[in-house]
Amino acid sequence: MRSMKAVYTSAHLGHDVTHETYLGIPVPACEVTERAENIRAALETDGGFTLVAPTDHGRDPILAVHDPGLVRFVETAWADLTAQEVDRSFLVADTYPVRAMFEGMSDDALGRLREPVAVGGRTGWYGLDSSNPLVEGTWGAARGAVDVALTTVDLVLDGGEQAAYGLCRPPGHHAARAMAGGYCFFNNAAIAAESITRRTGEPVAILDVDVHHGNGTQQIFWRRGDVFYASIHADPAHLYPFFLGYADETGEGPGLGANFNQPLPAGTGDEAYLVAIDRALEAIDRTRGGIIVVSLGFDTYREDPIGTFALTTPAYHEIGRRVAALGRRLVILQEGGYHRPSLGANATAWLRGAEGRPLDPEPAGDSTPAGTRSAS
Ligand code: Q9C
Ligand code: ZN
Repeated sequence: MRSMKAVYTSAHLGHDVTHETYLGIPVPACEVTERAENIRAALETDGGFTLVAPTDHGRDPILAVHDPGLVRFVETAWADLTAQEVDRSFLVADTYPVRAMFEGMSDDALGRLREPVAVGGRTGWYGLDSSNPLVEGTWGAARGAVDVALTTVDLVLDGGEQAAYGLCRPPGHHAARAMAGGYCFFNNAAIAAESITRRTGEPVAILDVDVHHGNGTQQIFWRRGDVFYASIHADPAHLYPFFLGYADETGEGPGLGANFNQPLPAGTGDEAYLVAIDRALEAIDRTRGGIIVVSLGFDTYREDPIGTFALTTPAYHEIGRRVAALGRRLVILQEGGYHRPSLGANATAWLRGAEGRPLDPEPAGDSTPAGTRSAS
């Protein structure tokens, strides 16, 4: 049996988040350690995956994408919080540099805005939202997630793998060049894509199938023609990140036309979603380059507590199958997905589809032909 490599590290356990704030009050966190552990357990039980530990890729690939100030913030924020004797079990901001605060000011004056000293101000300066708790082990986990992504790239570029999966946690696609947010600190997929273009000299495509728009990935490559970004997500008029993700955001300068957003309504099910997948894949097929980075979210699942779509497990198998059918090599990186009981089944379904294996494990001794079950 073929065996897809899956990169995992227990470093994510340091990002041990128990609460986030939602509209100003603490609520149980969505983005928790159990998510990645459930997926890891399902990959192990499946038997068709080989778990691989990441190798240390250092800071340079992070700094190729992110502002050094953001990297410093994620590294030092917890120590700052402790030094300032603010007794909190997690750090979120309450004051943000919202654009209307600066209305009427010149670019010159805006250029003089500066990062505050107090940790509360720094957290707002580098943060999109207050649902993004930072804890003592966040830095180590976020570094680990980047190493997972870059090791997945190595498996595809150097290891001869047609497709490999990186179980990134924390996720990444909301993190912009100089901003964390949406449970994300470093943009694992953007760092992977940047590393691929630098190492191969070829364009790369990113397919983002998390239910939320990957505002960070879009921002990082907004003016880049060599990184094509295609995202299918819930209409931002009704779902986080609210302020970006509309269809008329198509990139600027050399990046004009290299950003393809497909916002879809709440309640979107398998059939409409697969139409959007085909559109995204047709667009990617028109770009040059041999590799697709997949930002893989399962918060499109019908039971997801914060998503608004209604996808089923067989649909993930079919999506994985169609993405792989394009014939490009795949660097598949985990983003969101918060319905913990289904994460393992949905991840194995997607990855089995991408590897050309049937949705369900074949029972021992059964000779049922492969691929007889699919969403369409
Ligand atoms: N009470 C990803 O899926 N807001 N991020 C949640 C829920 C932030 C999701 C509010 C959602 C971010 C990677
Ligand atoms: Zn999401």
